[in-house]
Amino acid sequence: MSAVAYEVDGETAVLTVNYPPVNALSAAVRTGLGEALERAGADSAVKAVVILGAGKTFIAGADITEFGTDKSKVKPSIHDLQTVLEGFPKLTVAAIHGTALGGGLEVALTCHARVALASAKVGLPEVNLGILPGAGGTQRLPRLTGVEVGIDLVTSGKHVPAPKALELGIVDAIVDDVRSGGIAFAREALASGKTFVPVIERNEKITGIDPSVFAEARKNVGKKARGKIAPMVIIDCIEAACTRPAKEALAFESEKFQELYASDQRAALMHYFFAERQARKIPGIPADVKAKPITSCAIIGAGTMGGGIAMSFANAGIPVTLLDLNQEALDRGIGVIRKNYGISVSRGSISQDKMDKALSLITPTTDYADLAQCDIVIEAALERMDVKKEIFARLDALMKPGAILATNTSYLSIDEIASATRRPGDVVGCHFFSPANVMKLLENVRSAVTSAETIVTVMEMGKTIGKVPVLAGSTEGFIGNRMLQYYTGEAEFLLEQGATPEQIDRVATKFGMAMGPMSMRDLAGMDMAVVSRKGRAASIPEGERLSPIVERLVEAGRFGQKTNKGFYRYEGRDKLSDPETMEIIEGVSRDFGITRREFTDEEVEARLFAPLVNEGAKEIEDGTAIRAGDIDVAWVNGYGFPVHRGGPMYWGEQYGLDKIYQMALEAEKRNGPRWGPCKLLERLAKEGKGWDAA
Ligand code: 3H9
Repeated sequence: MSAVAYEVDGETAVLTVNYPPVNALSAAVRTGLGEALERAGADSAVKAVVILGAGKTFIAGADITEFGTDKSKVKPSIHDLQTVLEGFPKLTVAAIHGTALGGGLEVALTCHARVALASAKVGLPEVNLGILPGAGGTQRLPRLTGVEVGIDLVTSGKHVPAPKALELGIVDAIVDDVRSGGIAFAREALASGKTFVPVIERNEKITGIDPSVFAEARKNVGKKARGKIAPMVIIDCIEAACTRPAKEALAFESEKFQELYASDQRAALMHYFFAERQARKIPGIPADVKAKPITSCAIIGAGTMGGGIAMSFANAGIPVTLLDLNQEALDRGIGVIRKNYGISVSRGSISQDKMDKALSLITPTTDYADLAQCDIVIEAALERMDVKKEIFARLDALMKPGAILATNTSYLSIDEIASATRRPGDVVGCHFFSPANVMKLLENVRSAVTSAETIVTVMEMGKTIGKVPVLAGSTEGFIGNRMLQYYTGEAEFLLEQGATPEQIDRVATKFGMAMGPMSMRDLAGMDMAVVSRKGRAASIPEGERLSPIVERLVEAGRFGQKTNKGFYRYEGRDKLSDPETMEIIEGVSRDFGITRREFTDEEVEARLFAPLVNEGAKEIEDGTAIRAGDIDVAWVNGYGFPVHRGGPMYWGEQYGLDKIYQMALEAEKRNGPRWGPCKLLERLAKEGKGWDAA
């Protein structure tokens, strides 16, 4: 059966792409479209062609599972199809529902017109895969939207809702039904004799553009790109659209597409794309186990974390009951939520209407009884086992049967918390990251007895509320925080041995981290680190130590940004080096008899990131992480790890697991037994294999 169904309705041929899951432009779809267009062209009774998608979406892009395979070479290519469409002697209309993305939108842009359901979205998200829309996207989209909007859309990969796309000229009409709406649009156009200039020939919006537009765009996009190359190359292509003849600029785009396609960043970003989707698949859970519906949510604790979690649910349209112990704490919490929404409204990222709607979904209460009928309760109270156990015993007595009892703990044992209830299968960790309304990671944590249904439900729920869910096992610190201590720990040992805070932060941000480890400590507050390190002291084996630099900074009143001094000194928004910090660090070096020396940036980079990979390997070995890709997804979304490096485990594999193994042996000698390699890393290093063989 063809991947493209062909039917004729009156004078219109309807071409329905039917290639689940997302109607990607696979070899089968391209072949089907090529044949169908030939048929429509040859049929004298056909005056117009409507192209639409079956199932939940229009065409979501080139088929990325076929990239680099022989199938990607099967003719017609996307470009061949576009040439046919752009010169097609009969009217062609793309009728869009779901999403028209990447190559899907690019094909639509070579049709004479585009109509869409109001719920549809369009966009060119190739940048997220480290490539650019190489089927004319950088050339045609700005011809409709104008250059500045075009640069914004293509460098960000944003999905544009259809009503906005109509305003921007990307689509020509909003319809109620793709099939009948598309046919009606074609009929009316034919009846009125309306003609459509091919998008590639519309030059009004790309003519006479001041070169400063591109200079400004390079400056702004460069700041956000954090080392990604594709966004800058996209600007080059859009500039070419404005300065060169169309044919030449299209050829330039193709050449740049090939260059990006061959890049390491493309490989890393595609690894990440599939890792994020794979992370939702949990081995061993039978396919017939379905998620329970989550139509209401209760949150215990209206502090920063509880408030952020409440916003995440309200944003997804799910009613939230927010509990705190007294009215004052509750009022404060609601006040912060209101303020956060207000900031978003003033920045224009949400409408006042959306803010009002979200706020109306959050019901504050001080009465536990109000939580009883909710589908899930998420506890975000004090991070103390005795407090958590007391709350869970209470929830066990209170919540309706089948409700999910979740805790937002960041390191406590889910098994122990669950033991305070008579329904441990319903108990799970839902670890959000601060600020919870912004950060994408949801680290769901299962105990040994969390039920399959509970796991499936919280994974599905994560997606519903716009998070990226990953499943972890309940070892201390789970996937992310368990690794973090080795990253920050090694950064502090590097300071003792001769590196400076400035060098370490510079290397980390150049690598692409959102923030360097020293600046991160200053932001989070060093006093918090001291408390959490005291809490973890019991897990540090005999003969092993943590660097006391953080404690000494706190003793000197250097708590971080909140006291205007930590690793750095802060004057207003300026972050300055401070000789006093270096005196403290050098004092620690002296006390431990360490001779300070210079480090190259390469050494610092390897020393910072290798311990992450080593601990990640241990997590795979002991089952805390299901697979290496899950760790990558956690670190990209929860810890600011640069997505164009694919995540720490992917980075480690590229760097060489044999080298990571050797570095772990050295770290063990330097820092103690917990830093040594595990059996899994040893085996992979010796066999020269990657994580696939784990
Ligand atoms: C491109 O077009 C290059 C051009 O410029 C041409 C140059 C010459 N291909 O995300 P989901 C799979 S580059 C193949 O969970 P959702 C996905 O792996 C492309 N497969 O669903 C998953 O498989 P599985 C530009 C694809 O409803 C399943 O579909 N386009 C593709 O949350 C469901 O995916 C993009 O970058 C694909 N293009 O979201 C769009 N896309 O079930 C990328 C998805 O086995 N895709 N799959 O795990 C998306 O953004 C989302 O998938 C979409 C649906 C919004 C479409």
